[in-house]
Amino acid sequence: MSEAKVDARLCANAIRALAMDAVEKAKSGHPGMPMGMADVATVLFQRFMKFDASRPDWPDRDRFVLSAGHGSMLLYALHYLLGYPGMTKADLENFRQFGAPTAGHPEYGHAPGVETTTGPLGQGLATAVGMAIAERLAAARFGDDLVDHNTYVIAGDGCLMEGLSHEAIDLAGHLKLSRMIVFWDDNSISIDGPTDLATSMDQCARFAAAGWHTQRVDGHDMEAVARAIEAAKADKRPSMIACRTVIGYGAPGKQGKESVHGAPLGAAEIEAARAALDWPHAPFETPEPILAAWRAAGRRGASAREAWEKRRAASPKGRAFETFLTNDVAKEIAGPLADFRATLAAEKPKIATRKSSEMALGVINAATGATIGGSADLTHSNFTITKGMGSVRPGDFSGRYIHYGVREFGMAAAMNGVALHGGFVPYGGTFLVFSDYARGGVRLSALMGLRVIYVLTHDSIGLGEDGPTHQPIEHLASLRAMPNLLVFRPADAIETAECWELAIAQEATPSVLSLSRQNLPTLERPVSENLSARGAYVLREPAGGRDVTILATGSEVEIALAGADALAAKGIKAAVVSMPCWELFEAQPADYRARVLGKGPRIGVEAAARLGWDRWLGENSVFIGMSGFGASAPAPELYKHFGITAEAVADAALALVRAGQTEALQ
Ligand SMILES: Cc1ncc(C[n+]2csc(CCOP(=O)(O)OP(=O)(O)O)c2C)c(N)n1
Ligand SMILES: [Mg+2]
Repeated sequence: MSEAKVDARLCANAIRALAMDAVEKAKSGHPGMPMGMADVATVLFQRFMKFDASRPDWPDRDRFVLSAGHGSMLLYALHYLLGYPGMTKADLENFRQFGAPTAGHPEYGHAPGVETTTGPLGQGLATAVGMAIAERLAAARFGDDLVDHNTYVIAGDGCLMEGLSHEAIDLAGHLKLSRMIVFWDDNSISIDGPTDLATSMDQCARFAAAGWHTQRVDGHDMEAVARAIEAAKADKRPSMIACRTVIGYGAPGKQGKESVHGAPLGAAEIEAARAALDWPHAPFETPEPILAAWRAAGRRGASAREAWEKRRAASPKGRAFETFLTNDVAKEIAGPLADFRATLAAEKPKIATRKSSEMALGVINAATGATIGGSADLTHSNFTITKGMGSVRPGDFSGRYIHYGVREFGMAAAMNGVALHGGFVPYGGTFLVFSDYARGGVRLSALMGLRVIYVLTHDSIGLGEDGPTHQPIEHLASLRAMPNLLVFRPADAIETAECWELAIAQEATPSVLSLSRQNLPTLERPVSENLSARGAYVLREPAGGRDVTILATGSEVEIALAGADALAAKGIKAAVVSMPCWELFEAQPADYRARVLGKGPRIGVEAAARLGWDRWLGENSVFIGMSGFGASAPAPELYKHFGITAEAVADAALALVRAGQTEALQ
């Protein structure tokens, strides 16, 4: 039987059967969405997607993002049927089991072809916007003959109810990301029941208002879906295709109901579905002609891929494109940054670390083309743009600076998409306090292990007059609580340059740079090595042993040093430790940590919440920081009011040392 003759409906039913069988075997999962969207996915993958299943890393492949990540079996079934490496029938049988690539929700890095982790609704859509931006940025540099692909997304009602979707579609519409095509699984069902319990949004009108091309189709009419994709590709705007579907299509007793969203169908319903779909085959069995048709679809793009390889080999930009994808960015910037640190040590500027960051970025952005900057409408507060970057504009992607608009979460998710797309190192700014808005995206940067750099300025009450709404308190603690995230809080211009160097060197870890609004002096210290690399280091060691150790980060290192001066005047020997990155310090050998922390009593100084500090302070200690919200006033007054001063440090140290002496006498 020739492959072409297999009815596409049978191919779609193969997805439905695998989805219901895998969920049934795992005793958990979401059969409804894959069964409902099987027809759309079949049309997309068999007739439109540009890909070669044997080469999931082909740089010019179309990207596919399953934003409705709970429908993971749709993706896994597709990958198995299409013949992607690393997705076997046994993997489907092991759906949701420990160590299997078929995790509950699609996890980036677990199986080839999973373009991004999805599951937190709305983020796939917003991440895809970043991928579509990266596609245009790369095309602007290397030409459409090397970079010219589409970004397809399946989003559910949930994705579109999330506020993040607004940020994403607004940005995509504005930038005219015409190669982005979103299928909305318009099934009118989410977990609680019919979507009219919670929304009456006219989604097509909403997308249209954001500058999108929109269409409505019956998502089970394959020819209508195909025509819609053709029209979407032809249009110059990003496209949304509202696909009217029946959730759980094919399960006669449950389709169209919320009960099919996220639970196994059960043996009786599966039997009924097999009968209704005329699918008499055993669980996980796909009849040979149908599997062959799918495998042929998996190879359909091989010739396009080979033609692309030839184009790259012949292109004058081919080699540059290769280098772009595999570049060692850390190496590119290391030399210029070392020179820059030496200059700083000589000039000793007294500037805010946000300003130091801008200066470091000036060096970095001149040394590498990989960095893509941006800010959520705080460019001139975050100091994230440097000379000659050029703004990304609708239809013009020759620049490398993105005005993300007032969309912190959208920015974070888009940066993930830019990083996932390959080659680029995205960084983006906002105020530290608004990291809360971006947090869901930061979490996926960390979970996926992406080199994304968050430039978070105005990092304490030191921002002053804007007051408590803008003054971060618990944010450092909450960011430090996140696995696989480096939180840098540099104390001066030199540390800021060091922290930038370290952040860029992390290929599988995102970073936060917590930066001051207020000016800070340059510390006296050697610059021959990157001292921040150990996370914490002794900035001042008193002669003749320590009575007390003062630990501080960022803007409070200056206060710690002044406290130590005051103590010296009283004959107390205080060491000062700068701790620009707790996570890197935690990773040091125990003896180094012990040496830095010292044996005596300790004081911790940070204009933020105490949570986490006890890890470094131990019992015999005092923490000087914030225990409530800040206030609106000039910064020096606030530091005084909240008792974060050199005198407070000296008094606390004195009390600790005296208590120790008294104890020793008893
Ligand atoms: C941010 C976020 N909130 C909540 C959930 C839990 N959740 C998973 S699926 C879902 C409902 C999604 O509805 P819809 O997109 O219509 O999917 P369908 O039921 O049609 O498959 C919810 C609330 C989630 N995954 N992410
Ligand atoms: Mg739904």
